Amino acid sequence: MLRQHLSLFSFSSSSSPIYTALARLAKRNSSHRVHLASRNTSSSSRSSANNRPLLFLVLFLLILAVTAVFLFPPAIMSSSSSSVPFESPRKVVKKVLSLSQSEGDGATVRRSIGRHELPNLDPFLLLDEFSVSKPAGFPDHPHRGFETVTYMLDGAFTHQDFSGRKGTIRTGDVQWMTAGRGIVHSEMPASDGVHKGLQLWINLASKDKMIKPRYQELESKDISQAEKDGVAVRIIAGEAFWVRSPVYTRTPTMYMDFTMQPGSQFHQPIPEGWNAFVYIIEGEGVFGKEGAAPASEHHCLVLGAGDGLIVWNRSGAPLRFVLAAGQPLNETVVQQGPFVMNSRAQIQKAMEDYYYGRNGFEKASQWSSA
Ligand code: FJE
Ligand code: FE
Repeated sequence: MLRQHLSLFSFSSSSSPIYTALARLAKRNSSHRVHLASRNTSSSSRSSANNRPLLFLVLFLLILAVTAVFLFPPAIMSSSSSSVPFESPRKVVKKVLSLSQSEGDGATVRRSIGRHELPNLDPFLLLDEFSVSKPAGFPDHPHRGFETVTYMLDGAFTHQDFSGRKGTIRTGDVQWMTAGRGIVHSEMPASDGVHKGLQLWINLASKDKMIKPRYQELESKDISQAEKDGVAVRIIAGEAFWVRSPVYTRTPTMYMDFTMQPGSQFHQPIPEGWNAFVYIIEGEGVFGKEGAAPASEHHCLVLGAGDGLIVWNRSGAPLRFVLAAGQPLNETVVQQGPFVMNSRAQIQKAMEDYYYGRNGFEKASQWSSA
């Protein structure tokens, strides 16, 4: 199921006119074949020689068609579709500026998803762009019912949790933490200086909320990358350009970091029915449709329905943004700070479990990161 969804992602080349035409042709071929086969079986009592000239004619036409596609791709393209690579490109339906606010202990975050104008975007609960220097940080706090994905843009953060786990993620690294039934941890700058990154919270389906906690850590060097025509992508989750991230997404999710050079353009398929957004880290770009006003850094763009996104960088500087999309859970979300459940009663239970050290929070009472 997951694989099926994620294999839909691919880099721009797979949706180029020639691929589209070939795919259509292959589809047509296979339906022809089925048709012929059923004809043959149904008329098997008659002489099959009757069908032979027809078969040769069809084969001849097929070979002609395949040759034509290779020789004149633009002609095929213009006859079958316009220059738009998708049937229904996604447009920006909402644009939210992420203003700075304080969080944790003296830390500053720019919150986009999770703020008043955009309370959540199923399955996404929160997106913070953080910029933190010592002694500020996010000291000991619990989580239950969702996943946190921390992507370092610049600097290093040290995390420590109540089961004795400790580690540091640096520029370009990702920590994909599935809190499940419970994790208590601290997230603090690893050294002096300013440390920047993104933290995305992804909800878990009700059936997964109480699973065993799990970490997936990707070092920068292990993150798959692809580059084409002035567009570079780092694939945090999902698949692009036939390259797939090793991250297992319990809630089906794609998450990619794009850098587009001035003058470049590209298109990325996004599964229909998934909720999707862009968060601009640096520079400015045109998203969704050619005539749209450019959007600049610290803006979150919610994408409407459709099967893919087209982006243009018409500025004189590089454009960097993340694109994330996820299959909506369509379940009731009840959030109380770091606990995200499906009902008030489950939130009450989470707070009691944390307080009394039960159901996943057993190690909470004796632990402190200091
Ligand atoms: C949290 C307050 C918090 N955004 N971005 C309340 F600050 C946090 C929290 C974070 C956080 C951590 C990092 Cl490393 C980056 C963040 C909020 O830890 F979870 C709750 N509930
Ligand atoms: Fe946390």
